[in-house]
Formats: sequence, structure tokens, C-alpha cells
Amino acid sequence: MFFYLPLLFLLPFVLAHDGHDEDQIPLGYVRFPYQATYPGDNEAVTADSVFSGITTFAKLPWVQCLGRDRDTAFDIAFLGAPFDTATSYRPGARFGPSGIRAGSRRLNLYGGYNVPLEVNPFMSGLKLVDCGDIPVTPYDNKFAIKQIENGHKQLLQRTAASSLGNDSLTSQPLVPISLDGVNHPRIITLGGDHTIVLPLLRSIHSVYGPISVIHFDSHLDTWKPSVFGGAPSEQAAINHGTYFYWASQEGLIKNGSSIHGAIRTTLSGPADYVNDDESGFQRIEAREIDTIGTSGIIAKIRETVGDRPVYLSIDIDSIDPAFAPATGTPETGGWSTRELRTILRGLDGLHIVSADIVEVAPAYDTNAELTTMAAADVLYEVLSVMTKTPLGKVVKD
Ligand SMILES: *[C@@H]1O[C@H](CO)[C@@H](O)[C@H](O)[C@H]1NC(C)=O
Ligand SMILES: *[C@@H]1O[C@H](CO)[C@@H](O)[C@H](O)[C@H]1NC(C)=O
Ligand SMILES: [Mn+2]
Repeated sequence: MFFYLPLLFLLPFVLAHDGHDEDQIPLGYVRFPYQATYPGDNEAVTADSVFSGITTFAKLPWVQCLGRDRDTAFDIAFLGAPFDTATSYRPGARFGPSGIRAGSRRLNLYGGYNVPLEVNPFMSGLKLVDCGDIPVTPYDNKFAIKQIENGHKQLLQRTAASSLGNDSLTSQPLVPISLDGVNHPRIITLGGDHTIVLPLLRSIHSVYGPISVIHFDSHLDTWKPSVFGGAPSEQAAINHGTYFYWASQEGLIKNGSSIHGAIRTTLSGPADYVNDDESGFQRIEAREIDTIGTSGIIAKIRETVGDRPVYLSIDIDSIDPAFAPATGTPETGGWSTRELRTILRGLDGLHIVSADIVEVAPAYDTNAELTTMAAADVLYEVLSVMTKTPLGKVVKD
């Protein structure tokens, strides 16, 4: 009696097998639940392959976009930038890309349908890939920053795999919002310390011109080099607290229509906010979650960026260290993972041209992978919002 039940369980597999070897279990039996042929079809469907296999973001196909697969077109690519040699406190974000990929393994376990946004970003018809990492030297920051800019540009300046289609409301054909009128793909970069956003914005500028930025972070990152780091050398002046200062000086950011969210850092003094204003940013303090709530914060962001093309940069330290401890410069008093995810879903309908998540330093994570899981889930919301809104506009005649 004790071995009767297990034998019964194996029976369907044995019967389904058409080979000659009666003892051989078919290799195709490990599938994700969403691959069942009909709802509730549990025969030959198990979910255990979620912890096996080669790790890419959300188990998307790995395409060597910067190497031998450079002719393979895509619509949205995940791309690692493993750089952490311009960080002020805890190093380790060079392991961010591999950590976030590991944290993302369960993303499409049940198929990936996003209930509140009513979209399945993995089945939207767009071609999603993981391009692996940009080769980044850990020995020379100037060289590394150029590598990141060139790697990102090489992908961004390509043409997307899918056409834009027609506007869902008017049925009019959509026209790309880029400067050259080409439908370019979108890139979601996995950092890396926040310095990578300077070369990323240089790349974005080459395709979209000055861009509105939505920036979630506990820190301003617009500090003048004399204030943040003291600038003992030209290279030291470019770091993860000053890159937005330089981006603003270079004219990469659209003045007045960019905004920070989740700010709660201490300052060198009130002058830091004056400097931040001059860099072109509006601000939402982390504590405003207690007064205006997520809906008030979403409204402020949407008012600021309007319907302009927007770049989204997410520092994992915008989330409270209770939920995301593994980061370069943690600050208490932050948003919960749930709150940030709600706010990101509130960006539905915006033209997010590309995005990043930075400052994930997995060495400081818990054994439960809290931070890398939060980073992956945050990107799932970003991906969902992106797949819902093509980067096109209707041209009125
Ligand atoms: C878009 O609209 C055009 C007519 O303006 C039509 O010919 C075409 O089939 C439509 N494309 C899609 C994807 O619906
Ligand atoms: C942005 O605009 C503000 C207000 O008009 C101005 O003070 C500031 O210098 C501008 N910043 C840049 C970088 O152009
Ligand atoms: Mn930052």
C-alpha cells in the first residue's frame, strides 16, 4: 500500500511516453504553469524549473547584442552595467546586474500577468531580451564611463523589432517621438552605482535630445563636486553624488520638467536645494507619503513631466532599508516596496524612453534576497508600463 500512490502518480507520464524505453521519463515534463494546455491542466505541468537553468532577467532569452548577435532586433532589452568604482560608502554594485537577475527568476512563474495594470508584459507581442552586460573596466573610471555610453548607444541607436502600430483611441498611425523619426528600442539598465546615469543620459540625448527625468532616490545626486567628494581631481569630480550636476551642465536634462522622489538625505545646508533647483529638478520628499499619499505623489510627477518623453532612474535606496538593505548608501525613513510599485504603476501612459535601477549591492543583502527581489519586482512594473505605451505620437493634420 505504501508504494501504490507514488506509482499511480507516475502513471500518466509513463503512458504519455512514446519511446521504447519504458523507464524513461520524458524531458519535456517540466513546464511553467502557464504552459498548461488548458486552465487547470496539471498533468505534466510542474513549476520547479524556476530555480534551475541559466539566469537571465526573468528567464528572457540571452542575446549577445553587443557581440555575435548584433543583427538581432529587439524592442526592450535588459542590459547590465557592472560599474561601482565611483561610490562613496559601500562598494559592491558591480554585482548588481547578476544579483538582480537572480532576484528575477520567479517573475514569470505564473505567466507574468500584471493584475492592476491589466497587461502581461511578457506576452504583449514585443520582443524582450537580456543583452547581458556591457564590458566595463574596474581599473579606469574615465574609460569605463565611455564604455557604458558607447555600449548603451550601440543598442539604443538601432531600430526596434516591432512597428509602432496605430493609436488605440484614434486608430491613427503612430509616429516615433525620437529626433530622427526612427522607432528606437528601449533599454532597461541594471546598475552599477548611480554614476552610470551620466553616460546613459549622454546616449539618451543622442536620440531624444534634452530629456525629462523621473528620479527615485533618497539623495539628490545634483551636488557640486566641491560639495560631494571635494573634487581632488578631474576624475574624482564625477561620482555617484555629482553625475546629475554634470548632466545638467551638459544640457542633457530638460530644465524644470524633471523631478526627484523619495528624497530624505541630510544636506550640507539649504544651499543644496538651491543648487538642485538650478540643476532643473522639482522634488518630492519621502515623508510626503504621509501627507499626500501615493496618489498625490503620482499627480505631482505627472504634472511635472506632462506628456514629454521621459527617462526613469530608480535608486534602490528610495525603498526603505527594511525592505531593501543591500545598497551603497542606505537611508532610513523610505518608502516600502509596495508604495514604490504603486507609484510606478501610476506612471502608466507616460512615454518612458528607457530606464535603470542602480545601487543594488547584493553582498549586503539578506539570505532571503530581499533587495534583489525588490529590484526585479520594481522593474516588472516598469516593464509593464512600457509595454502598454508605445513610443509614438499622433500627428494631427
Ligand atoms: C493602422 O491603420 C491603417 C490605416 O490607417 C491600417 O491600414 C493598418 O492595418 C492599421 N494597422 C494596425 C496594426 O492595426
Ligand atoms: C534652469 O532654470 C532655472 C530657472 O529658470 C535657472 O535658474 C537655471 O540656471 C536653469 N538651469 C540650467 C542648467 O539651465
Ligand atoms: Mn543615487
